[in-house]
This record gives sequence, structure tokens and C-alpha cells, in this order.
Amino acid sequence: MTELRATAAARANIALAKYWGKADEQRNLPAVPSVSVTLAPLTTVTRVHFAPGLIEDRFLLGGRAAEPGETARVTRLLASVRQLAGLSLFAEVESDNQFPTASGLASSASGFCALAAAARAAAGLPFDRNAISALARAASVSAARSAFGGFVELPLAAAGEAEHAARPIAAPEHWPLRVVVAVTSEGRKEVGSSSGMLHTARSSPYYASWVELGPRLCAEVRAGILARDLERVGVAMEQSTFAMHASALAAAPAVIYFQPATLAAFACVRGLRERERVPVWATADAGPHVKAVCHEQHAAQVQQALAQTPGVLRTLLCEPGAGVEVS
Ligand code: 2P0
Repeated sequence: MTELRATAAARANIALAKYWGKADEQRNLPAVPSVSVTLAPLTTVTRVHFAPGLIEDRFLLGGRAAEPGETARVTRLLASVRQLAGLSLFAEVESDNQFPTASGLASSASGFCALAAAARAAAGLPFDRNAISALARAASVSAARSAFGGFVELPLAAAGEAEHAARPIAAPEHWPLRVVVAVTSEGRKEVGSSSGMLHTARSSPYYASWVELGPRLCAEVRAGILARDLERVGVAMEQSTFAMHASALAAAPAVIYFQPATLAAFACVRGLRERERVPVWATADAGPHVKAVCHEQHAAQVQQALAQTPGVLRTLLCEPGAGVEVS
């Protein structure tokens, strides 16, 4: 019997138009469409080995046994691969982020996408980005987008659609933008994305407005990408960011991801734009870090300004990267 093992590498992504909220909790379908850019070099490498003799799935994250909650999510994904491939073996999974895990940047996106690709390959299933994306999406919605490189969208699911997946908008070479990540905290975030968005949906009076606004901003970002119009993308991205956070802030009790340094970094970016005429716009996800999007020729200036902002611990320079790869 051939060795049932495989390795996959997937990159993180940041949403330029945000996903926040679920249309179907059971099937993990998003309530709003989203658009992202896949980021080099923020890569997770995951190895999966379906092996005889195991009595349960084992999951090592950064060389250490993962928490039970994390292992349960991994096991759910592996269970659907086992069912698809007609396998009954448990698996050993090792996942390593090739970027600082403690920074809070270790989004589930690159991790679940790499896991989906490695698990399918280890089980002998063919390399199929749509299938990987749908499998990853069922575990973590944003992970669906990391299956593809460059600029990617995750539309709303059609009624009754079984395998809902992301799809590419444009390759990384289409637009060599830069994303400067301003790291503002080394700790883990207080409220996870899933619980934050479910709590927002249940208790925020602004959630319905957010869900109504999402598709329009998504269409705007998509059109801006195709036209390589940074201002169009930036303006819609900032509105998407602040509308998402506003819905969370209005939850009872409030879900607050911003730290003082988050606001200082947003002010820095706004200052660069208004005082220095640098075309740069910023976003933040379910955490305190700020990501600034600009042209290549302004990246050094943006990086330097953010690095000097009070509370910013360090910066990372990213660019559009490739989709998931299996080796
Ligand atoms: C996004 N985020 O579009 C948005 C913006 C955070 C803010 O997708 O519940 O880890 O696992 O499906 O994908 C983070 O949420 O959520 C996220 P689940 P996920 O990138």
C-alpha cells in the first residue's frame, strides 16, 4: 500500500471586502460575500499522514499538541476527507506557520487551507482547488480564499449549493500591490472570530445594516481590482472594515478588537494620505493589527511611518502570493 502522506503550503489572506456573519451556521456559509488578496510570504506548511495504529487524530501546531478545540476542528475536516476517500485510518497532522504565531497573524485561513489540501492529497484524492476551497471553507470561511493566489472572491452560496468555494478574480501578477502589516500585540486575541461574529449577529442592532451593505462594497472592491484603481479599492475597503467593526462594537456587550495602537496606526495611514498625498488605505480584522495597502513605490515610506507609530511593535511587508501548493 502506498504511503498515505502529503505536505501542503498555503498563504494567509486579508479581506479587502470583509466576511463577518454566517448565513448557515451548520454548513458554515457566509452571510456576506468577501474579496481578498492572498499574501506572500505568510505561509503555513501542513503535513498529513493517515497511519495505521493510531487510535485518534493527532494534531501538532508549531511542534506542540494543539488545544482540544483546535484538534476537534481538524478532526471534523479529516472526517469528511475519510468519508470521501473511503478511508478509516486516523491521521497525524503537523502544522507550522512560517511567520510569528504569537503575533495573532496566524489566521485560521492559511492553516485550514493547507490542511484541506494536504489531507485530500494524503488520502489519494486529486488536486482540485475548488474542492480544497470548499473543504477549507466548511472549517473556516476565510480559508476558502487561500486556495487561490492573487485576488480572490467568495460569493454568497446559491440555495442548496453543496460545495461552496471561492474563485479567483486575478492572478498575483495582475497588480503588484504591497500590504504592510503593523503588528500591535504579541498576545492572542480575546474574542475569536466565530464567537465574535455570532455574538454580533445575535445582539447588534447594526448587524442587519452590515449584511445589507456587504454585497455593494464587495462589488466595488472587485471592480477596483479589475481596473487596478487603488483609491476605489481603498475607499471601499475602509468602509467595509469600519462597518464590520461598527456592527461588532454595537453588540451587547461590545466586541472590541481595536487597541490604542490600532487607532494610532489608522491615524498614521490617514495622515500619510491627507498630508503627504500617499495613496494608502488601511484595514483591520478580528484583532488589533493594521494592514495598509499601497503601491510598491510607497511601501518603504508606509512601512517606516507605521514602524514609528506608538504601540506598533514591528511591521511585515507582504505582496500578492500564490494559491495553495501540494508537494
Ligand atoms: C475576513 N475575518 O473576511 C474576516 C474579516 C475576520 C474579519 O474571516 O468562523 O476564521 O472560522 O468561519 O474565517 C475570520 O473568520 O471564521 C474572518 P470562521 P474565520 O477575513
